[in-house]
Amino acid sequence: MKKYFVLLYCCLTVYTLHAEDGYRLWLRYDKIDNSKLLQEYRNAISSIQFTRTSPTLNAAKEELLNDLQGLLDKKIQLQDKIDNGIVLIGAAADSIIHSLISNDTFNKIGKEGFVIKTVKRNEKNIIVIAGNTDVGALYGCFHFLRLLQTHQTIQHLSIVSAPSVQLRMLDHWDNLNRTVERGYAGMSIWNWQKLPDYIDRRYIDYARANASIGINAVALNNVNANATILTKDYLIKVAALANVFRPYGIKIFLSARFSAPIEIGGLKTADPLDEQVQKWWKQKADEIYQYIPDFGGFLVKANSEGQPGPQNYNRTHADGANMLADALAPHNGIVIWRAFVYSNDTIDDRFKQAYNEFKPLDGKFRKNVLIQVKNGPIDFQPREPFHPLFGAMPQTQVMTEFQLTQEYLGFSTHLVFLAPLFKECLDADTYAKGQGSFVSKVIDGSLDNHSISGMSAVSNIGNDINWTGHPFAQANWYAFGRLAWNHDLTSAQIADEWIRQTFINDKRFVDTVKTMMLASRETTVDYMTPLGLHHIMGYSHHYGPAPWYNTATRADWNPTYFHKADTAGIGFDRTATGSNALSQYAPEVSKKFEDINTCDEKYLLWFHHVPWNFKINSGRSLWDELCYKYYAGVDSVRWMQRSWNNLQGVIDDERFEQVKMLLTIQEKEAVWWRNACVLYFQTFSKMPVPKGFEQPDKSLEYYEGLQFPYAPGIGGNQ
Ligand code: GCV
Repeated sequence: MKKYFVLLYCCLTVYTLHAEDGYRLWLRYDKIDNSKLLQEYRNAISSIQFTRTSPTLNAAKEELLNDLQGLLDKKIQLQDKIDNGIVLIGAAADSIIHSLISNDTFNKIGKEGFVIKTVKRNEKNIIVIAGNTDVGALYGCFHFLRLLQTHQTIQHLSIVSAPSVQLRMLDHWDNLNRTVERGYAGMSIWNWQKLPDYIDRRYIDYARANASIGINAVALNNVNANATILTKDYLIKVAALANVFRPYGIKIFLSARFSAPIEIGGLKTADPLDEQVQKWWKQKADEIYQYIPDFGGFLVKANSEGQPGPQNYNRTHADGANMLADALAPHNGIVIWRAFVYSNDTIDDRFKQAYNEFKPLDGKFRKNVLIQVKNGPIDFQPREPFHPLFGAMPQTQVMTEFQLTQEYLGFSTHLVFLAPLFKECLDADTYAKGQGSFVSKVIDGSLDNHSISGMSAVSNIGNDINWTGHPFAQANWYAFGRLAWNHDLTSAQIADEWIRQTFINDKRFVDTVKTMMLASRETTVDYMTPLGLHHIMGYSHHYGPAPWYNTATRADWNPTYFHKADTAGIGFDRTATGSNALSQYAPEVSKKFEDINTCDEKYLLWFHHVPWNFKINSGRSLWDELCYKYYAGVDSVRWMQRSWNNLQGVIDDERFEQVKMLLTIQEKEAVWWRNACVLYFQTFSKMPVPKGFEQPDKSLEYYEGLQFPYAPGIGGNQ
């Protein structure tokens, strides 16, 4: 009996040690499984030395001690003298660092960049990891660990790296009751009830994960904001999180409800030109900085989808943003003001509304205001053209907002690697100042010489054990951070790094999974919204297809508004004969889209109402091509399934099985999308599904009748 318990205990211990529940993200640091490399690393790294202590360097120390020990499977010592095989960590101002790394190098890396360099001192080989600041050094440590985890050589290191943009930010749409708007990975990780006294280990691991990819700002609460977060009780809780995040270089932002002066301040108005209101915000800002001296600032959704804002008082977005900016300015705080606005009263194409609202305000915002613009003009669709505001506001700092949570891309059950989507936007040429005026240059500030710059993304994180619901959704969090740090990285590089760190370095595994990941976004576009279709998902919950839906209170919440299918054809004419949204782009851009015969087919139905029998490049009619794409999307999911199944046994069973089950759901839902859309659009085209394709096995009525009263992600601003 005793023996049995010992055996059980051993099994459990082994199981716990190797539980592959995904919690460790890409921060795994298991023993290097390549003996040659392991030897190289062991030879190069004997111990570590820190020039000083500081909260940030202490965090780096703990990280390196634990992780190197895991990777090298040997005890790593802390040293206080220079010896062979030392990894030396510090900042430019430390004399020893200064003696080893040139000023020139430090001049290249700004406040947060880092250098990793192999140097010789007194015949001893040492590796220096340094920044101008301690946070820079911390980022350098994480990069060094990444080199080891991805099996790079560490001989003759000479890496100099600085971030592309200053503010690299995650926006949580987390409500105070812990529901998450558009969240598909459980409840909010912020346990407001237990804060400030109980510090969940997750907060620290969250900070580590963010720091490892350079994310340096987080907005904790939903942009559909509840003013309660600005009350003293909550600020104390926020301060406790800020204390956890500070050593990791992360600043906290809060979504501010514009009507807070009324709701928690007892004022009768929130008019930004009212002196009492201005005073209230100044005092609120002063109070916040007492609790959180490095508070980042406010994120604001105003006059959008029912949120209060300056227009309630006939003031402009600039009036509203500037009032908050003035309150924050004495503390160096900033306002991130969202351009996601479309009016209840305007009947103009929703595509055009943000531009119409904001373009005339260019130059009217304070220097500490950033305008946050979604990657595309509608709303995080599987594919959108870049937002016409990029490049259109040269006197205003504009930042991107991407969405990691897959509101329109299959929630947390579809494997969709989003780096290609992010890159498509960043690499788009706005022609604002001639050829080469890429969105990336607009947002990194280089096109118009702005002093602040940023990229943000709506988080996909919840309290699911693996953080993001789908093991592969972690890759989107990772990809965003890496691109915000370096927007020149390719999607393939990012996927490669992520796979090696999150799973293994096995070549067959890496190659197969990378190919799947890189194809996955286009696959999803194909089975959801091919050829430029957009916004044809289920009403309100946004789950699954509902191109037939036409009874929303607002016209532009109806899929029928966006696809405009009729017996003549399908698509939204946004050329001069239609809404003329194209005129919001530079002429070189609109030229690419305005001619139905030359328009990039990926965007065809974004800009044209196309006859069903219109011949497109493949030689097929539009109808046949639409079917072809929908079927190709499903085929690709099946190909992903086969590719994944071939990898059984190469990685742990737990994650293998999880992904396998999720791919089964993805296949089912891809078929659902395909069948529902093809059957519905067929009622207009009156053409058959081409020969050779499997015919839908259910009727259109069946799909139209599906109801999802409990679909996840509908939070409400609690
Ligand atoms: C936070 C879309 C989403 C909303 C979200 C909004 C926004 O409309 O469906 O849930 O609200 O975008 O970005 O503000």
